[in-house]
Amino acid sequence: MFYHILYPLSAYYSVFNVFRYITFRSIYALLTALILSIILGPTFIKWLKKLKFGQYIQEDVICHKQKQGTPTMGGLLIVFSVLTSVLLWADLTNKYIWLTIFVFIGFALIGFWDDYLKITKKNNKGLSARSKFLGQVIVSIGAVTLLLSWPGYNTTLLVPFFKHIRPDLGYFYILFAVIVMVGASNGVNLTDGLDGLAIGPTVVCAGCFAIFVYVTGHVHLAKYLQITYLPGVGEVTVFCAALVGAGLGFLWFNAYPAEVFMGDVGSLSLGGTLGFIAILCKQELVLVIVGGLFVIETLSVILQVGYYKLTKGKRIFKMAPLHHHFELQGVAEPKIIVRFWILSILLALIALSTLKLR
Ligand code: 57M
Repeated sequence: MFYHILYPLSAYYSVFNVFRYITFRSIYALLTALILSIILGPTFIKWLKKLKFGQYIQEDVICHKQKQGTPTMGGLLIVFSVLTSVLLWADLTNKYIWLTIFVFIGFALIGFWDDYLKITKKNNKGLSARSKFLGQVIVSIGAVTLLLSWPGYNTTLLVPFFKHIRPDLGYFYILFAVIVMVGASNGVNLTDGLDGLAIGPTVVCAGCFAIFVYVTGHVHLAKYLQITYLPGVGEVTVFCAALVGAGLGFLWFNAYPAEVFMGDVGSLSLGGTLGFIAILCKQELVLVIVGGLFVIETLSVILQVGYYKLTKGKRIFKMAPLHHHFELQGVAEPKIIVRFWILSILLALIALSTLKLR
């Protein structure tokens, strides 16, 4: 909105020229989302408590009973802050911004419905795994097929570190892209089991992809770095920056000991959108590095379940996902969280290095 109202004024006052720049608008999108979520946080948490949107904690080996009743669905605060900030700072004629908003809202609605059922039924039974999966697949197929009909997009895959290897996946690309989006969405969801554990790495990923989308949409930088140049994609930097801001604002309240959890409305929307942004800037495989922490958590579940079934009851980890394994080893919750954050920063730096190592 500011772009449309204030930039035209540059014809009279050159100072308004600054609203043209993606970098300037991204910084303020980050700050707007951050300040909005921090200011609205306390009222929002009170409101969730009033509605009795508290987390049901199941009795099990992991002792989280002290967290019983912590308000959940804090993801709504993230969604609201991101959308408000993007509507204020982005170029609203940009189609990539709208498609990203579509994915974000689409996944958020699935998560919202799941959370709502869990809370209102009080037995923690939300949407069935099948309905959730179906919803995620429908949103992903819709977004990817539309994207593939736009100029500059095709079914080839860029391979990090190897600039000449670009396999064409043909129709399989759609399947692949859906796996990326649904996988990312579920990866963030599985990771969301300790205070701040999912939102920290999400902020790091969004920051990293802010750089990727910016260079992808910048004609000179894309050429210099030998990556695909996609005009218009750079505007999505504003969205990524808003995600970073809203994520940090949410972390303010979700940091140990958490005053609120994000719920599926947060985890599914954040993961699905990160997956989509990776597809948007043709860095699908780099997502495996940037979001390596989510991949490790998901792999720990796959290995655990597979091994458990194969051996009829034996386990590789004390408990999956991996963070529960460390909890059961007696490592303090804040220590696990901060160590996982450090790992995610390390992975993001390795991912960024793929821009130069090719
Ligand atoms: C989400 N949800 C948290 C909160 C959050 C296949 C299996 C591995 C699935 C997995 C599972 O259900 N994962 C989905 C996990 C829950 O958090 C809520 O859910 C939202 C995210 N969807 O926003 O609303 C609990 O996590 C804790 N939490 C925090 N701080 C936060 O900021 O402390 C969440 C956010 C909250 C709170 O306690 O209630 C969850 O863990 O339930 N299942 C599991 O993760 C279970 N693992 C398991 O069964 N492992 C077996 C299998 C693989 C064979 C094994 O290893 O033997 C664990 N879940 C729980 N306890 N609750 C087992 C231990």
